[in-house]
Amino acid sequence: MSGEPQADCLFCKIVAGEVPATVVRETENTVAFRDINPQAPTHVLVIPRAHYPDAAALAAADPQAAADVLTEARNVAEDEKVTDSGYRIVFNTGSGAGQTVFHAHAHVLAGRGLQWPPG
Ligand code: IU
Repeated sequence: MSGEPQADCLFCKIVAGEVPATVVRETENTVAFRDINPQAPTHVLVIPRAHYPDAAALAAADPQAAADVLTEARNVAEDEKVTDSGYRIVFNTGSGAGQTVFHAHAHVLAGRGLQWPPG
């Protein structure tokens, strides 16, 4: 899998600046932006610039970019000042797990009590 942008991918369009998003961080390999339908006071998505359909495909094809997504998730938590209260990093992988956008992404969720096990 090449990681090339996909014409029908919303997150590729956000990376390209063709669809607006509230971007909070950017690196060479990643973009982080606020989720349009937040499920917690802090709900930021961290995506690789390269297109892979899910986190597993990203990790297999480009381990450095996968590591960068995780590092940026941690940096978002620092920026949002939620490291002391706790936060959750979620990679929904596959439609059965709730994935709806098939461009790899990490959810960073914080700012309210988070239940375990998740629904
Ligand atoms: P999921 O893990 O694939 O279900 O997460 C996709 C997320 O992308 C979901 O939380 C949506 O609210 C979010 N999102 C967005 O932030 N902007 C958009 O234009 C669309 C979805 I479509």
